[in-house]
Amino acid sequence: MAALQTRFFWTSSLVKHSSRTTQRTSLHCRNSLVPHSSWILHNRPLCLSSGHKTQETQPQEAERPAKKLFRELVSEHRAAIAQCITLVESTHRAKQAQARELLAEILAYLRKKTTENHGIPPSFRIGLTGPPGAGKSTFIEAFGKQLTEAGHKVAVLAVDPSSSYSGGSLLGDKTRMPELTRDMRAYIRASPTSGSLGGVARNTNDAIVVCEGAGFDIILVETVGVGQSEYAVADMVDMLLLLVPPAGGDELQGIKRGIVEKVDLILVTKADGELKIPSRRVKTEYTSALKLMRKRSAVWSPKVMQVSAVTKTGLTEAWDAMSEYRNIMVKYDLLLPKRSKQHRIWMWNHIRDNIMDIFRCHPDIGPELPRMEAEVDQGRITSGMAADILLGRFRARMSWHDNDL
Ligand SMILES: Nc1nc2c(ncn2[C@@H]2O[C@H](COP(=O)(O)OP(=O)(O)OP(=O)(O)O)[C@@H](O)[C@H]2O)c(=O)[nH]1
Ligand SMILES: [Mg+2]
Repeated sequence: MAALQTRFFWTSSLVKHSSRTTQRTSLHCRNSLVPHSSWILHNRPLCLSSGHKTQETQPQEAERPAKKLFRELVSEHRAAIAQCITLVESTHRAKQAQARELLAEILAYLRKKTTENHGIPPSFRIGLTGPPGAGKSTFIEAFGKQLTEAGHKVAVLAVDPSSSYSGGSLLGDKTRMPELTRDMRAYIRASPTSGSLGGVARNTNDAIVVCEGAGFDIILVETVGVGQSEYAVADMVDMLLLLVPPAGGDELQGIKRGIVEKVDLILVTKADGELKIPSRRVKTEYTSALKLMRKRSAVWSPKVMQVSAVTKTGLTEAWDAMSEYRNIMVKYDLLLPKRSKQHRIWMWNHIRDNIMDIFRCHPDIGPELPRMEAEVDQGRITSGMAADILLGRFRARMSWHDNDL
């Protein structure tokens, strides 16, 4: 298995946050992100539903838990990884301030490492998507184990917006990765989620940064290929893998064409026993399908390969293809621009999500929404007119805020 060099990467610095920390005193909106959003708009917390300014407190200089956590994380204290990820996932305002401080420290640390290593990122981020039951977790278990045995440090992060409804299927995934769970060179995080894709994605992006800070050189992000989560993952990783099971008919049709257009490598799973022949057939089908698609990159053509996590066949070849992809991306200076573009996409995604929440929770808007939607449904008013009315009210309220501040 080709050894992967240690890489460093550059990422834009965080905007310095205010020295004041804040605490939420009331929460009128359904979504806990709303007070955070009002911070973005007004640079001080304000509950839009009540107009009450929230209480502000001075940070406790003596504690500085973020600095302590950061030191422990980069010293590779295992317990610090989980603590850091829990912190960046927190929706508690005081904790969010600590999380910003922590992430700023990690990003500065990673920038320094990047500079020292000629601008090459320290980790390789690989996304794995595919239909439920495709064999993603089993593949990660076998593949991850092979990587740790070759000296890599492997972090596995799970993105599953459906887990809050299904009771957390990914939490069960840890039991599908028993060896990797016990491996001290691996870290598996199966985060229970808020149910909103924006929240999931934000947490996962920040968790990736934490894992990089902790020295993991390979970060595997698993997502179930349902809903929008696989598209979200495509914008978080350096390379996207699609895992498809060797079953025909309906299951294959369940894989969206859109995601096939985005993948860099397709792995047909379960290429063993009776499934070996169907697996070869599926490989041929995907190879033909890819040929018909528009070429996305001048330097990389997606490949289709067969793997079996049970017999451990094809794993080395799959890793060689991944390494080849990464080397090409580095060689043509495409990796950092890809990450920069992703960071920008996520910044705007978060802003969009938060502003939508502020809008929906606005006291002049929220109660009106069902009626307006009904009017639009019944054709009494056009969608454009309805939007103009609601946005007009929203803008009026916003300018009232500006005068008030
Ligand atoms: N024969 C064979 N079976 C496999 C292989 N990999 C996975 N399986 C089986 O396929 C089933 C699903 O595997 P998982 O790894 O849980 O699939 P997944 O894609 O992670 O599933 P979700 O997380 O639920 O989307 C399990 O019963 C596995 O034992 C393989 O290489 N060969
Ligand atoms: Mg799984």
